[in-house]
Amino acid sequence: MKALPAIEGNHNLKNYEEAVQNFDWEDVRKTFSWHKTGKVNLAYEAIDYHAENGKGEQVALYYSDARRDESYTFAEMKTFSNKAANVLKEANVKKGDRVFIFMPRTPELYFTLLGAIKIGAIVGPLFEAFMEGAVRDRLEDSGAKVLITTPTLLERVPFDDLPDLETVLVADETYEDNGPFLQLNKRLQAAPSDVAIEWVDREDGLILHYTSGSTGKPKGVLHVHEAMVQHYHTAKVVLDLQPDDIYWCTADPGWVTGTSYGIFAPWLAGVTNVVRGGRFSPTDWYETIQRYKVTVWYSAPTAFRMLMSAGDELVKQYDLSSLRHVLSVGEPLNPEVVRWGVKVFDKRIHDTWWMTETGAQMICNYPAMEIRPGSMGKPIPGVEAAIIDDRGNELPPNRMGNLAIKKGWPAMMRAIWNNEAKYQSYFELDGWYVSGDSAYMDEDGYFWFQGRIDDVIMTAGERVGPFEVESKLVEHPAVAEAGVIGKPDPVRGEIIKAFIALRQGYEVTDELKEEIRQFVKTGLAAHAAPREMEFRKSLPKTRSGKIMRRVLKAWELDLPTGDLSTMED
Ligand code: 6R9
Repeated sequence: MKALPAIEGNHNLKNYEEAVQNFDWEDVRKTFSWHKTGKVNLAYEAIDYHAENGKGEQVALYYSDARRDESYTFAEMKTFSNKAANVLKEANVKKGDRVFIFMPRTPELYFTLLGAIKIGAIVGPLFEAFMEGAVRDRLEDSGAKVLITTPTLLERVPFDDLPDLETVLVADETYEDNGPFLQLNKRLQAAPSDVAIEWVDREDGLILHYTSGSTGKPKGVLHVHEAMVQHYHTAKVVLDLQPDDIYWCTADPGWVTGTSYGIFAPWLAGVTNVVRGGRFSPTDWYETIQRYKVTVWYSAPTAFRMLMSAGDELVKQYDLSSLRHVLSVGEPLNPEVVRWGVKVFDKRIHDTWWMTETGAQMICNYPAMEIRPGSMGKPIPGVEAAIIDDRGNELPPNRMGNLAIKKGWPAMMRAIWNNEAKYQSYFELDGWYVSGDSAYMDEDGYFWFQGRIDDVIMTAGERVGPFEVESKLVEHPAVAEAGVIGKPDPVRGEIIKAFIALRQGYEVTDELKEEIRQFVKTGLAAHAAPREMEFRKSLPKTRSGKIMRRVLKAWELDLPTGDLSTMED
């Protein structure tokens, strides 16, 4: 697909090359009042600062789901997060204690998360879909002292097995206190609306996000308050947030995007933030954009693909003309999806690359930059990325290797909770953080994702990135989703096997299989065409929408599937 030229307009980042040249993180740090005091609190900078500096009456949060429809100004967010802080103090929460939040998106999630941060606690958001084992692992490992949840989810909390867990706050207006299980709502109402902020050091703990790898238990990635420097910087240069924007990030706070970009970045930038509760539904989503006149929209390829399969006719029933800037994260953004975005929204979807471990956006497409569909873009000013070999040598353009980042950016994780050895393993190549992704960089400095290191397929001597094959497959009109793995083969090393979910209205036939194979053969490369195909109703995905190739591989090879706690139900 052809490159798409830069978008004209008054963007925060006007000239990428120039910004990179002149960049200094110290200048960003000076934005915050803590530059003078040395002490900091992210929740103060995100909420109270704006409430006290002319934005008290501006809406900070628009919240809606099937039952609730509410909005809160920055002044109200300050009050309610103060109240939540006081409720947590009553529950004996002290600086550094872990407060976990296991509930669906509701305003109370945002109040308590900010309230916990205000008193110096480390917050741990958990996906509402976690089952008991996943909840136990995370609460046990983190030693959480307080948990905030709902009556339904409480059934999955093995309280008696968790010696560190002292108090459970239950968000439900009719819940009756029962020993350590206390109703949250009435306490929020009764709590004082002022609280003394706990001023912490930049390096003090902020948030723990558990992510699962291919082996072992999920690991707790710890971020600190200093991360706000990068949240703020990327809110400006990548999200391109302007004071009047209405911003919507569709991610749940159980995933790092839902906190870094669903909470911290927009509010640090003092922008109105939209939260839509409930499950994904194309009509609800389009309605949300239309109703709030969303201007900046951050979502994920899976969601875009699901919107795509809901059809273009549906889009036409809504007025989405408020949209100015659309972004994506979480998995490769297929050129096909970019093309669709241009067609139906008249917007190019801007891909961004980062990870739970990096804490904030790292490699991105900017409005004022030419987009090369399929590429993740270029490193943000202040971040140095490279492709390196397994010994840490930088590779020249167009060579596939490890995507690595020069150590030391503000939002970098500071620990793997209880696992120093695991933390150190990220930095085994001197001076580099090795991401575990493989990629290449073209002559012009654009980065192109190829796969997770262990996903790269070697077939008959050819290296094949599964993403390229998957991207091609989903361009076929019959294919809704595709996951591609290397299947061991005595002759070719590996052959390419595709797991495919068909769109509605298509049936598996030999003709269709052959047609799909030819489609990849002619559209991509002969060696990239799947020799084997298996059709399923749907594919295993993480809740953030990534197709879990390792699960496909485990099915294929009859191996244990490993940790499935991040898998969608
Ligand atoms: C923020 C987030 C991280 C992994 C990462 C990579 C994949 C993320 C991507 C992408 C291709 C992009 N990933 N963004 N792959 N293009 N733009 O997603 O964090 O859940 O920790 O996942 O996601 O493989 O290593 P996390």
